Amino acid sequence: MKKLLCLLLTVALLAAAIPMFTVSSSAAGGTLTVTSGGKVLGTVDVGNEFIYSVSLDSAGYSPYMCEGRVTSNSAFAEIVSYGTVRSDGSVSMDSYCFPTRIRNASLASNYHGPNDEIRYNYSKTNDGIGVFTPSDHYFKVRFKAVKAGTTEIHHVFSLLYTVKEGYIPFDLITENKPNASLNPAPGFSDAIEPATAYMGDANGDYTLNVMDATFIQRKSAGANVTCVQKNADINNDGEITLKDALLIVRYQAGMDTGTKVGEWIFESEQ
Ligand SMILES: [Ca+2]
Ligand SMILES: [Ca+2]
Repeated sequence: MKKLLCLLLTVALLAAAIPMFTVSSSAAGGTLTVTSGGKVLGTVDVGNEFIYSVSLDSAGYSPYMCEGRVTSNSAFAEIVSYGTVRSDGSVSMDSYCFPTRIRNASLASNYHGPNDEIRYNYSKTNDGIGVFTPSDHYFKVRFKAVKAGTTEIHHVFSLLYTVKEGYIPFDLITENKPNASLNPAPGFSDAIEPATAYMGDANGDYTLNVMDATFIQRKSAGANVTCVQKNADINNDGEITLKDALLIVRYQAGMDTGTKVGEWIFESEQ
């Protein structure tokens, strides 16, 4: 409670000390254009997070073991997450890939290196040996746009073993393009989805800190500031009030708020 009071006092002092300021919706400056296989998937404000998703339909092949890797230029788009990293360091891809057939997935050793890379692999066993369907290979990676410019996402997806033929490695996808030499050719599609909100980021600069609580406090006191409504109305009561500012303070103090403050919101996951 003492910590909370200190934070509240900090908010009050900041409110008194900070002059009027204005913040655009992309305060970090500029946009990042994301491309794949030479085609533009879309643009994202610098600072915003986005999901890159892939679906593959390689009907005609009988997979037993597969592997893939996704890379991008980390100077422009940093990998935030994929799946769920458990406390023991292992990775569950349940929420980011088809759930029942994943056998294991691992982060490559250069995950944080200059060539940010995710490696993943899985096998199908007695719960679903057969040909691929679109839902069999559906993969998502969350990125954050960190610099204005253009970045290309690279995705290679290989079949290592098939049920019938054994070890016959070949790429179903290379550089985000289906392998045209295969018959039937695999179907492939990919897309990006920028986050539509970052709960608590009242001033819309894609960071969440005490400034946002101050911003809401100033707004609720009648100051002429423009809050990002979808970010600032944390308790979802239709108004931007001190209750919302307090939720940011509680969140920053590590307290449970029972809200989505601090979370990035993607429409497809609501
Ligand atoms: Ca902010
Ligand atoms: Ca509210």
